[in-house]
Amino acid sequence: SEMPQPAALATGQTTVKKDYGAVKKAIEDILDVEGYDDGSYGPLLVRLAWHASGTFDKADGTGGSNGATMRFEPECSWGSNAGLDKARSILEPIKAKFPWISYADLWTLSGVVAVEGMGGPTIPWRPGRVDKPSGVHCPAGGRLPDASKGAQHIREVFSRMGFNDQEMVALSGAHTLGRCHTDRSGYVNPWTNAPTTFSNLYFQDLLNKKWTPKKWDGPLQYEDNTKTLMMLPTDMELIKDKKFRKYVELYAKNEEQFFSDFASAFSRLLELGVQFPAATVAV
Ligand code: CCH
Repeated sequence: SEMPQPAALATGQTTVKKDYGAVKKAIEDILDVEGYDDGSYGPLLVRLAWHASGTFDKADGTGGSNGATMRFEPECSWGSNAGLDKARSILEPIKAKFPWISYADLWTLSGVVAVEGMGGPTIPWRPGRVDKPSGVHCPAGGRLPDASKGAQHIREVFSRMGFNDQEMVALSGAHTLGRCHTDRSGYVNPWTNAPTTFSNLYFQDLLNKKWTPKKWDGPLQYEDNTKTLMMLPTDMELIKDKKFRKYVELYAKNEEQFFSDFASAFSRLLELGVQFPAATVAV
């Protein structure tokens, strides 16, 4: 008799081909939406992929994108995940259309498709994440970065995942996308004037604009002289800390290098803690 094919799923009478290209296309189709933020769900989906993955602890292998535990309490209600319920719910129709894909694969693939769809680099991605059944598998809280803190905190959080200084700066370049929302994080405004285009503008703005503390009732954040753009305290650390600043300068000058380093680091972030079956082919 025929051996079961790894890329196929038996469902009663028929065999469904796992067509990840079709899922990618379905994600591309929901990215642009008038009336939501700056006209795209892309930045929100990148944040979903990152927060699903950024809980990883290399010391014990817990956390990470595998399991898609953000569906469950307590992780879905962490303050750091505020707003990501929206990201998860816009993906539900795609999950319904392609029920064979795991949530964990769908969320990470969405981040990849969003970066690519907003003009960013191609991100190597492969399937193989398996959803866990309940919230007992949620990682410990407090693992995602706190925007009010300094360079030491950034290094603690990202080295726990296994990243070095250069990779921390490259990954932070994702803040070229999207914006802060007072009802989610307490912060406000976008980092750049092109928040739905993946580029190295964030690094250029960090270096070339004058950033001063915003005078308001909210948490400490920085604003440019137009008062329309923002930087978080953690963003400012990337130019205050000499070792980080070196890479900000590199990426501000060399967008190609940023794209290539971001693609490698983001791809690795989305795979932390995932055990792929042998010979899984990238799509
Ligand atoms: Fe981030 N991020 N991030 N971030 N982030 C926020 C929004 C986005 C921190 C804090 C915040 C990464 C690293 C960090 C995105 C991608 C990445 C917000 C506003 C805060 C606060 C949330 C809101 O109010 O909606 C901190 C702190 C760090 C590290 O120290 C990394 C790494 C990535 C991806 C690789 C994206 C994209 C957004 C925009 C989301 C949106 O809805 O527009």
